[in-house]
Amino acid sequence: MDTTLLIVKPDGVQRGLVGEIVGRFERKGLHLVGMKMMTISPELAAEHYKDHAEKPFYGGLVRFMTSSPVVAFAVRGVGAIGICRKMMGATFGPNAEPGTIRGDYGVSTSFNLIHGSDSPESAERELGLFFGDGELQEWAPANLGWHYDAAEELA
Ligand code: D4T
Repeated sequence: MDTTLLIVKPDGVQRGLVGEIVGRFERKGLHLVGMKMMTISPELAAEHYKDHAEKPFYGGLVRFMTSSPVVAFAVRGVGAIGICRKMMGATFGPNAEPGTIRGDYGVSTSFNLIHGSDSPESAERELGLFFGDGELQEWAPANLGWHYDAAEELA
């Protein structure tokens, strides 16, 4: 199983969409293994987005991400990283397909509601930035055998 980092960004929290967004991942069949509300420090934003440090939008991105609280959460499932990226949709709402989070809830080309790790390497790095030792819960839903064909998919 993969574990991935998701963040309801400041616009999602301010607009009261935390439950709606987190609920989509739960209903899909991924299970929560960590969650925290926090205000991202400029240092954490810089580390998280270090690959974008040279981009023209970097300053605005760090200002946005540190402007108001976020909800960082981690979900787990087979193929969870790719599933979550599909559920998020294209980077900005106007281009994101209906049915995706950004496609259903966003119209901005600056604010985009949610972050999700884009590879196993990013997920490992980003989970380590947002969650400390022991903060992710090692558990599985009791009905996991009804989410997956255990004999084949969890082998
Ligand atoms: P994240 O990383 O937040 O899950 O978004 P994406 O994976 O969909 O998009 P990205 O890495 O290309 O961009 C990271 C972050 O920068 C913001 N951004 C991006 C921006 O403000 N202006 C831009 O032109 C682009 C391309 C939005 C997401």
